[in-house]
Amino acid sequence: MGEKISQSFHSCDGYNNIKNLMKLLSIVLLGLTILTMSSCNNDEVEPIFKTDLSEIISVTENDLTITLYAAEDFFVGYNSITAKIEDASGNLLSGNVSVAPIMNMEMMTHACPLEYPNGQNFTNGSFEFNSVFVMPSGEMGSWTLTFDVDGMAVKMPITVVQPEFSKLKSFVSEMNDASYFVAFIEPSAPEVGQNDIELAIYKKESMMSWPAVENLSLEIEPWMVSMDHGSPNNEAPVHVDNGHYTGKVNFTMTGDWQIRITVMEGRSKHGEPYFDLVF
Ligand SMILES: [Cu+2]
Repeated sequence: MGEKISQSFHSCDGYNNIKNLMKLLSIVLLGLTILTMSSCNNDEVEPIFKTDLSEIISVTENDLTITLYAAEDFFVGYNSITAKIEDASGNLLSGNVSVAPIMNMEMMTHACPLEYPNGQNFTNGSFEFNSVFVMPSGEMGSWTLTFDVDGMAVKMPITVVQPEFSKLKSFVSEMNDASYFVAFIEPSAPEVGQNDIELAIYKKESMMSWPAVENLSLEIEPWMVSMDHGSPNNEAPVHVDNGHYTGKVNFTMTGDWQIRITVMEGRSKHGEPYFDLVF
């Protein structure tokens, strides 16, 4: 290997020189890594937490440290959250966990929809959950996430903000007077052309019960408000799993779009929420 490098350093080709410099650098780095690894006898391997996520909050209680990571600050809508769960010495734990998101308001407390995409058992300190916060923090009330890790509780005060363009719409059903909540998950980065659309729909059965609704049929119509036209080649979202509906939405140009949704059950209409987006 060393021979090859010294050989090719004689090359006059700039591109090759850069390539070889990179090669040399990576060998030096590899050497350093091996040195570091052998110089400490930590046999635990840190799990690779998704690097595109930011740390949102970390709380230590009952000898447990829980750190939450997400793509952005918690917002009203569908939040994908990764938790790192450690003991007081920083050892990554395995076990069973439950999460209770609760909003304390002056006259009442309420929960919100919650998903455990990989179940409630976790290993190597890594645990994922999705929480659909239904209101922003503020004068109306405050949110707490309470974790129960194998009988040990960690209570975490969190802040939930209202995004500029709403990613959660609620409506009262014309069919049964119940409140339904529609979370806008995709497209998170809309582009001209056909985009995947993903919505998740929940019913507020009580302050504490927010089940996913799986038996709906949806129609969508993207509408460009300023120019008063729609678009062809959309595909109505259909139920996939756990209250999630996926389809296709087609934008023929950039600008201000409204995604108008008709939520049906059989032949009856529940409601017509819509989402605004500008790109
Ligand atoms: Cu509230």
